[in-house]
Amino acid sequence: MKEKPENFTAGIHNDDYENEYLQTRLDASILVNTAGRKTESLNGKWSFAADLYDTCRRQGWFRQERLNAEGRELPLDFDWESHERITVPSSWNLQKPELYYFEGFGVYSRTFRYAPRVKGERLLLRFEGAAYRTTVFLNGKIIGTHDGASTPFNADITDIVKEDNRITVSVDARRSPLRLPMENTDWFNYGGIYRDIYLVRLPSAYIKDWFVRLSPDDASVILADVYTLNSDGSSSNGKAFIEIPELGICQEIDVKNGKGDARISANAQLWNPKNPKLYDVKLTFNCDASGSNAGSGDCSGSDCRSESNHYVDTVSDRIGFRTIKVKGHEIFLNDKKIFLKGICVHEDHFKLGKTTNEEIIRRTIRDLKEMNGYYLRLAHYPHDPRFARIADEEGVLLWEEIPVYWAAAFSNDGTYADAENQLTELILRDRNRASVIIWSIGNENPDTDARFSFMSRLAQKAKAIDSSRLVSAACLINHHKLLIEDRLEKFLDVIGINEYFGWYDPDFEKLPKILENSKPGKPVLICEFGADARLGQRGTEDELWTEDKQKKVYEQQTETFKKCPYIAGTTPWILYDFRCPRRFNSYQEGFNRKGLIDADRVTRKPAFFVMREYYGSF
Ligand code: GCB
Repeated sequence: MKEKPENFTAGIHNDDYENEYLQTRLDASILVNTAGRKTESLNGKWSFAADLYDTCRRQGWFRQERLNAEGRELPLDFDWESHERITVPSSWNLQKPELYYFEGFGVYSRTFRYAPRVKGERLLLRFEGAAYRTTVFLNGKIIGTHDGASTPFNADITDIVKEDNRITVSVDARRSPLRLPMENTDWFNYGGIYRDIYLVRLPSAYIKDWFVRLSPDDASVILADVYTLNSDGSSSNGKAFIEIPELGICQEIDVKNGKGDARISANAQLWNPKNPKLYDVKLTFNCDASGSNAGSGDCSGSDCRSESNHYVDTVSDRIGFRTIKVKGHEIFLNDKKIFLKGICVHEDHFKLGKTTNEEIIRRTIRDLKEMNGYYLRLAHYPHDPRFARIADEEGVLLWEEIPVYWAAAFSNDGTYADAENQLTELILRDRNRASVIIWSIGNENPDTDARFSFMSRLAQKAKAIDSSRLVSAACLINHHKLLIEDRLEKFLDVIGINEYFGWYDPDFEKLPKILENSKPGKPVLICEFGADARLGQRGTEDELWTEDKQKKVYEQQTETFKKCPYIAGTTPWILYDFRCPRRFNSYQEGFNRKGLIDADRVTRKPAFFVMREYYGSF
């Protein structure tokens, strides 16, 4: 048998074409922290085609020329100029009625011009989120592929970029049992490049990442880690300087083999919901040890860095300092006991899908505060990076989560690698945010051996990257033994549980029994409880889908929580109704109606006020 028949045409007779695109992974190992850097946006109108058969990648559209070597025109199956235009960023499903349910491949393309400003400058291409598998091409070359719908990724395109450039992006939004999010979710997975995309210029030796926080053991010490890189990918040596002018800090950090760290004595005002104090922090790296100030430790000038060559890199951020700890079954923020008064929220928006903006985020926080809350569970995937930044400013505490949800493929090595990569990308993106206090490694996964191994490895990974925060997961209750019981507890700082007594299980009396039977040695967060109510649907408090039934469930739940000593916080499911393609009855009509506010994000249901009263009462 011939390996390859003589009349083989790679573009249409080869189904193994994808491997070529998976050789270069745009993953967490190459992620650069872009906070505080000047960016050049590639948002705006792009040409777009719904590419049902993945023809862009099968036929290699990105490398095809209109004319052959003899200058004769070829019959190409695509034409960037006449493709329709689409807004980037956007969830493509809400851009056109015919794309409302579309979950296939989409091909985007646009041109951009580039001229280097400084000798030796590097150019980084950055995506904040594209769902799900994204393959990037520039000027006829494959840049690489990223997996994961809600975490950032970047690529250094310096060696390929020219004066006039064409960037093409193929986004595969298909659900699959092996992916995360997986095939079956209780929300709609919007597709496309739905978060910002931009360019960043870097000097030839630069700060790849930095992590600044209060020492978990000593609130008078700030810890700073710096990671640097040379343009050829080798690690660099030199001096970094961290400055926090308001605290009178300007400290030199030795960087060897691309890494430096410092313990800095400081008397910072501690960040908390009532006083979300942020400090301007500046970090400079000078890889040339002979530079004018480098190595001298002299920080007395207004700017302790060398201007003498292009190897100087400076980044900045606004950072809050606080500690978060657990003792027994209590949570302590800055050594003060705190009850986490919160609610869950999806990104889903009736006009924009998973695309968001500052106004929407600030309004969400206003709604939370109106409910007397200061804590949000950002379910079930990493939300837009602006969320944690605004939460820092607004004094809101956050639980951030990766989409290891329900029946993830726990026995599959590729799925684990994907989960670990998404977790790493999320933590690297947000670990300088004071608002984020909990990394959640998943939601409602039955306690099997495969899941135990998968999730315990993830919990350890989260701790290894960031030991200054709590690790949790939303676990299931043992419904047979009526007990909070999950082997994963051993690896969690805080046990999250989802329970729907009064709704999926109408026997509400089981909840007090479970809480009484259980003796968790750790704080328990009720990560979810709730009931569906169609806005305006009234009836008796025993009638499903009514506002009255929802209100009753909330009254029963909150009364029960008051009596339980180890509950350290609650996040009912959920702030707003959201689109959900599994929900078809006449009250749902494609939406999950457990919101305390309608999908219009304005109209409150009576249960909203039950939560407001509960949170206002202590
Ligand atoms: C859950 C899930 C959440 C669902 C919710 C529901 O336990 O974690 O994603 O949307 O229940 O409404 O059933």
